[in-house]
Amino acid sequence: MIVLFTMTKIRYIINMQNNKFYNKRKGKNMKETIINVKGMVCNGCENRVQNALKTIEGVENVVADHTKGIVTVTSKSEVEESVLKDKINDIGFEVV
Ligand SMILES: [Cu+2]
Repeated sequence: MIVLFTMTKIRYIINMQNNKFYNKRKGKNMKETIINVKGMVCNGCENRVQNALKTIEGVENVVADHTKGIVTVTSKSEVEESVLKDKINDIGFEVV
């Protein structure tokens, strides 16, 4: 249990570090989108959301946090928010 929690924490930190990296690179052609998502209850859910969004062209990094119900997407600015939201809904989670 503690091991699992520690691994979750470490993975979260790595993901956020990645985000900082992408944010640093973020010029006028990059943006960050924060989406509220209902239905994520574990790491598996986070991974499903992250992996699905990363298949979208122009998405550079995704951090999903099931405890907060938040998904943070770093992408090229031309990526439509509706495309991200549709993808999340498509795999069975609810954008709120
Ligand atoms: Cu889950």
